[in-house]
Amino acid sequence: MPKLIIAAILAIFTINASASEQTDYLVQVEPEMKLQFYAEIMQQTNHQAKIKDLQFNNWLRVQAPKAENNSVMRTLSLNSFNTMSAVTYAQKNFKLRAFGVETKTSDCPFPPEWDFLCGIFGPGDGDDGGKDDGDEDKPDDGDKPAPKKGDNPAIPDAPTDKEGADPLAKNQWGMKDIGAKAAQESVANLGEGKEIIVAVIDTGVDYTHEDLLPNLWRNEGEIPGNGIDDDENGFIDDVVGWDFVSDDNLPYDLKGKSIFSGNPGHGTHCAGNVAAKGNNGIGISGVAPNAKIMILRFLSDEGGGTTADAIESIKYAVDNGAHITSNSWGSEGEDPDEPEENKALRDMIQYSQDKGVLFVAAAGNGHQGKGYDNDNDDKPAYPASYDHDIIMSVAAIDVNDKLGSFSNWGKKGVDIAAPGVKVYSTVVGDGYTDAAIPGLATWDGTSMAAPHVSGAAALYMSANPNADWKEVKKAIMDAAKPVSAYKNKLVSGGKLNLDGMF
Ligand SMILES: [Ca+2]
Ligand SMILES: [Ca+2]
Ligand SMILES: [Ca+2]
Repeated sequence: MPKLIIAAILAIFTINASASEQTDYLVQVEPEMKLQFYAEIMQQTNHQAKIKDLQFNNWLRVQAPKAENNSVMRTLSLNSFNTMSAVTYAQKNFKLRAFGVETKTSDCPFPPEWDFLCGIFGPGDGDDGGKDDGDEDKPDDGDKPAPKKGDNPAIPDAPTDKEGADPLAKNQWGMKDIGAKAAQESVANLGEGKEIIVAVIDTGVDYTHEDLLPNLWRNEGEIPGNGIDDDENGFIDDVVGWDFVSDDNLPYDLKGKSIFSGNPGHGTHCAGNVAAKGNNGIGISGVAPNAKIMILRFLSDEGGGTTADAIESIKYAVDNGAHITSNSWGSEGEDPDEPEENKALRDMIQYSQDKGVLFVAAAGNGHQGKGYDNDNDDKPAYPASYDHDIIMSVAAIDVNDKLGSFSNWGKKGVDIAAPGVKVYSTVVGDGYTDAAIPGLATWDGTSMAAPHVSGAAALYMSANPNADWKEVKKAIMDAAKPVSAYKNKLVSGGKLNLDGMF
């Protein structure tokens, strides 16, 4: 009997799953035929389609339920789009994912029959298809309630400046490795420097974190909490960035998930190494201790997101003053043939290049993929492998200059290596990496390496306010410290090294 019951329950779930299945496409249309396209799609889907104008090169996101038997509607497909005269290009809304995992210190400590417990407490598989879990109200760590969707921005003001050594900086082996301290001192001696904005495009950032709060980008043109888009950039009350997953102004990390889900807050971890406030007597320091962090959330708590939300995030960064975007995500592990056709993402990176916003990309973690090896020149990982010059793609190394076993590399397509194994950083809930708590141990990933390069670029730009992205990239590449093992694996043949840059 129990088996029958289980079978019945499974059957119900299967029916529900197919009933709620959605198609999700990105479609570029002739601008003067947009209305006609809307009408045709609504007619084909019996008005069930959801169409969102991405406000970029006439790209539209088209979502619709799959047609059921005997339905008057039809299921949308690439074929159906390609037969429409309004359509210039149609593609899937490809899924993208974060490139970091908890440093593996031991196997599951439970007996085999309890392995599933490790599934709960260990690192997530990062593949939830970019869906938001919709549960915005759960506390994130028991100390502080996560911000509620719909609240006025619950973002504290920047605290007044404090001074003093960062007590936890000693845990950041990577900062020592790249020579961050001396470089930061040289830059400080030059004077105030230019304020550089780095957009961390990720799972969001804990914007209440004590060591990130002083360095959050603030949208000066926006009056918070008045329900008005004061700066008319298309986003209401966007004070520190935007959440493209939930479509609101609270790009908080781990909005609906506990930190015990095995995720320290991927974006919060990345942000710490870019620009945790340096020399403020608190926590750690990013490579760029005074750069400003713009928070753009397009990956959900499990690390999955879609191309549509990614391109909206990049566009926001470019249009709202970011000098650099830090991108610890990509197409890793998806069908290697498909992402090449991700024209929408390529178009957006071209836009970033046209506007001169440096695009730092994690090279990807090959071992998580499906049949990938780690050579990006052979099996590209996108966007790191696109050939736009504006991209700096970054491999991950450990404290002994060894490439992380997971790290992708590529003589033609991966530019430089940076610390990305056992990386210490800020975590959600106003905390820091903590080896004793599952999910909060140090993290591995090209995700962790890329923020070091983003920070280095920001530091360089602050000291060289007139340098364009080409000069910044050249400065970083020229200063790379050669490591013989990388000679045939990386464009620069070396690792990030700030010594020669200032
Ligand atoms: Ca606004
Ligand atoms: Ca406002
Ligand atoms: Ca600090």
